[in-house]
Amino acid sequence: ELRYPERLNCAAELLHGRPGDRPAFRTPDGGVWTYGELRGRVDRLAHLLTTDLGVVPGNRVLLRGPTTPWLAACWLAVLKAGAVAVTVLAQQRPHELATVCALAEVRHALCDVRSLDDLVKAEVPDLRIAVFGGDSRDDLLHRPAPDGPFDAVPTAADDVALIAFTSGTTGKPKGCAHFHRDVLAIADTFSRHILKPVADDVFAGSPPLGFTFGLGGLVVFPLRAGASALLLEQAHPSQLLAAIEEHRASVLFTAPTAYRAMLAEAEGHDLSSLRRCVSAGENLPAATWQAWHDRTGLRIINGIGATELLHIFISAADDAVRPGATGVPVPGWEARVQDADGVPVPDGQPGLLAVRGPVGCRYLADPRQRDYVRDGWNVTGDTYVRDPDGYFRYVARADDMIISAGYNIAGPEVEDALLRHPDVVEAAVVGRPDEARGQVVVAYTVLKEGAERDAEALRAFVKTELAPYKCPREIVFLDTLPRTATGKLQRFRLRTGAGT
Ligand code: 3SK
Repeated sequence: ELRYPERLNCAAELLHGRPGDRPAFRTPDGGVWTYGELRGRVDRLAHLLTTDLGVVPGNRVLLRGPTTPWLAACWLAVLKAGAVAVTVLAQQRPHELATVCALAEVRHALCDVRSLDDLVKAEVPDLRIAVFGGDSRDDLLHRPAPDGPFDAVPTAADDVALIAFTSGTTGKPKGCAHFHRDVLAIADTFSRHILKPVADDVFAGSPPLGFTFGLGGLVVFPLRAGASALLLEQAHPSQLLAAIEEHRASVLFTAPTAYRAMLAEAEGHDLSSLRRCVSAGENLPAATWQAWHDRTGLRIINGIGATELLHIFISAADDAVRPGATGVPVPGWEARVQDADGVPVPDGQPGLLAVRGPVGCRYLADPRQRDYVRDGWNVTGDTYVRDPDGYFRYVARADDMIISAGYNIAGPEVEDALLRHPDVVEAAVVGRPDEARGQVVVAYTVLKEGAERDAEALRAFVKTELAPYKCPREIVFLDTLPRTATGKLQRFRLRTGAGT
């Protein structure tokens, strides 16, 4: 069991006790922030927050901007000052920002100058915005600040440190409050037991800091291990490949889509520095796992995480990684598969995934809390099967099961089959209402550039891979699939035709 002192400031814990000359953050241009420099800049920002900007412990502070060391330093400064960080994505638009600020009662914002326009347009009442990264004399980083160390506010381990928003895949945002101890707990469970990082590791990846997958993988885990992170403002697959090679990244965080896109462009890149590759955010098809393994010799560490629970709670390390399975509960976590009444179902049968561990779901005043937390278990909304040997296998999002002519069909299984076809780059499978069968299976696919859009040939291929009743009735070809800003597939948009 994890034990933390009653008084705990996670930012202070992440920053202190590391040799001052070791690298903490790296930038694509070869820049390095040492731990000593990072501490100095965080303390300066914390002084500015509490003197110049009038932030007091408990205030909610919005953080917005591309992934840079300054954004990460602002996040650490907000926490060190005892305030609450509300991280949002740089892509979020004015009405989304207004909703988040209202729900989280945000009164202050630290915003990269490049992400300012939409925040101003959001017209949040009484919001005091401090801008960083610009040339103006008023820029936060150019303001005079008291010299010297900033004494971390002695927050309680159970004080809220951050509020992370999830729109899920359906678009209605929910704010999830997480404590100071939760921030350390994700490092002391998933990172410690699965990644086993060392101080020489260089973390890199694509998820933004406004998504807790990225916040954990690119800030919390490297700092907790005294390692460094390469922070990329642009992390499209080609940029990620080039950055891994140039900066000798050793721990990679990204999503299945990016692994597939990198595979298409990996030729000629030296990826030999990588020793851990983490995939989460979506189901990792066995076909993608295998292709990455064939190309790199590396076993992708699959994981399921949730904003509600901050980071990954089921995964597997080293040789325990099994393609096609998510893994086993991360040490510190428990998981089971249950029916709609909360009764565990036998191994081998599909049911709802329920987990409990050091981090729990705490929505900000949202009635959906009752659906998520039942009898002390967090019910994630995913359908899973637990194998008799304790491995958990993803079936589908609970509301993504297709029932056609009495058959239960899991969309991801059909997607996996489609992805085994050499021309298919992306696939999403949904059920479309049908009078005769209840639902029929419809597949949306993205093909490799130049590949022929031959639906019949693709259907014939799927029939060689799966029982015929699972074969899509219709195959639609698209240039891209509809995704959320964090890269999750929006199947509901395909079901309603809104994403095509
Ligand atoms: O939402 C997710 O899929 C996720 C995955 C890993 C870590 C954190 C999150 C929120």
